[in-house]
Amino acid sequence: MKIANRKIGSASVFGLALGLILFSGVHASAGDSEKVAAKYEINIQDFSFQPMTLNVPVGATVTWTNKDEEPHTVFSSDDMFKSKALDTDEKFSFTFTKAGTYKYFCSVHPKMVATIVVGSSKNKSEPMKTDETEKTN
Ligand SMILES: [Cu+2]
Repeated sequence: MKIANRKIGSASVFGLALGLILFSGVHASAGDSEKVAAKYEINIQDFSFQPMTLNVPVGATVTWTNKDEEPHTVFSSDDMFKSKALDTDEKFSFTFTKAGTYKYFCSVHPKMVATIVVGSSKNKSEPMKTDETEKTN
């Protein structure tokens, strides 16, 4: 009686399988559907910012364009953003990444004041706020 002593070439099969696993590796997760597509523009015209109050969602980029013959600037009251002196048709952009109310003015004409309100849009889903359970009086 003979017992067949067969060797199986399993090493090469294993190698191939490993290669396939590595190759079929990473699936990119499809997210990123929530992008701010709208443009937010403010004209600097007749020595004023138009509109004087602009509501934008968080992440919005606001672009100012000087439509006057005079140079104007866009200076945040909180030092968040600062443009150089804008000549006619020059633009300045800033992206608002945090909710809040941002007042700004023109440093050449400090009476020119305006406001950007970030994060006020009604249709955005806000994280639910749970009441603080740790209230101690
Ligand atoms: Cu000005």
